[in-house]
Amino acid sequence: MILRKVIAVSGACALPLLVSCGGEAPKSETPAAATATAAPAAAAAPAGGSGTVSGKISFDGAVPAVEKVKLNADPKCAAMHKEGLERWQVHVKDGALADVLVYVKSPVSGSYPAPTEPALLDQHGCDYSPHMLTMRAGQPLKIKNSDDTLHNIHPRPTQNAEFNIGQARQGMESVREGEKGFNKPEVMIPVGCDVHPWMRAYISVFEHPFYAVSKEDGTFEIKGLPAGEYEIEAFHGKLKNQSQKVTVKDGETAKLDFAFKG
Ligand SMILES: [Cu+2]
Repeated sequence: MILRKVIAVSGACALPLLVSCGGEAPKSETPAAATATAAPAAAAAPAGGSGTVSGKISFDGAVPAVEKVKLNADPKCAAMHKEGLERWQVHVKDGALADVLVYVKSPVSGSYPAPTEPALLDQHGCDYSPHMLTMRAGQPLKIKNSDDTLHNIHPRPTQNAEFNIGQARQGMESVREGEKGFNKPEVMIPVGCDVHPWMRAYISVFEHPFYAVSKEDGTFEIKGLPAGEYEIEAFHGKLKNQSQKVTVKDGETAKLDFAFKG
């Protein structure tokens, strides 16, 4: 969860003129700071804005019981989860729905270069971390095996190139980039491990940095949007996706809630 947030935030922080990034506006009244930030100004047209969309995702309905998957197929995995690995169809707490991908579906003005820092998909405890990975098109993806057992990583995209690689030992890392990585926008690319059928993650790839994944309290926030009207989509792997229109104004927060039903 924290990792996803870090990725999302670092994506947003790549925006050249994002004043709200890190919570501090550039101090233009300070000559030194003004000089320092003015250097690249001759380059591209300003990208990003100061609008925010935030809200909460709720879930109404019967919540299926948490499954405890037995990992007997691999004794090393079974040893790490003696009671079984917890799996939920929907991740609900006090009516709030976590792990929902929320993103701006409409085109966004401006250009947003992808970060060179890789997004990270870790295999830890015979499970993926995070389950909902978000990244930018063209951003490198680092895949890491933190377990003392063999994993293979098999994403099944429709727009990007499919690959299937193994990581036999603990500490192995692979970086996928360029033609071998994720260069095109595509949401909810399923990733599985052919050795451990319970392992499942989704990778979502965006042209812009305007996306979020709902936290355990169901909240999400997308910052730095240029003013405009946008369609916002909320996507959950197991529930019907939803979209809503929202008007974003500079310096203001537009509230947008989504209600999913079981
Ligand atoms: Cu595996």
